[in-house]
Amino acid sequence: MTVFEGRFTDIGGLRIGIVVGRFNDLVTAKLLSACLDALSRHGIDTSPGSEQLDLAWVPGSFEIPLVAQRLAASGRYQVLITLGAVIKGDTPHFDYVCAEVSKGVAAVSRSTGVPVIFGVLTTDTMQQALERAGIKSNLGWSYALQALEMGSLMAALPSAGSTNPPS
Ligand code: INI
Repeated sequence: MTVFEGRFTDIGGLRIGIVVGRFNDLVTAKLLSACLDALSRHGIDTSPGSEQLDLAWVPGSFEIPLVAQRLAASGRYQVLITLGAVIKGDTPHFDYVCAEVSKGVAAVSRSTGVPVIFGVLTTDTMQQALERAGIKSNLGWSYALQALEMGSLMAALPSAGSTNPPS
């Protein structure tokens, strides 16, 4: 029996793309900051000239899937992280944005085979979002760990048509 597991250290040459929404950037900037901190502490080069990490800003969560799709299709990244904050208002806009970004991110992941971490907060209030972006915990940190786990897990899994797992 082979047990496949992702790793959180000795990640090697993993290349990561991050897509982050500017909308509600009071929240998304804090998610990004914790995400970069966690990646850096787990051995990913997050310095400005890094070959391991690229960052794309988009206007809002609605645009995240399109840009994630482009990055995933490039073949450059073993894992993507999406960061956004959708906060309920007085109109149904929240529901449309939430539906598009959640379904869109899942579709990108399945259609390209590149794992895409869903780091989009969907909350009723700004307070709830901030509680998840630094006031209580910061989920940006968790999204970074989930990216390391999924990126390294996918690299360890047998590829399509293979009868033996990679060494
Ligand atoms: N984008 C978000 O990321 N969060 C929101 O809460 C939000 N609301 O509430 O409107 C939001 N809207 C912008 C949307 O993502 C697109 O950028 C915009 O509609 C242009 O396509």
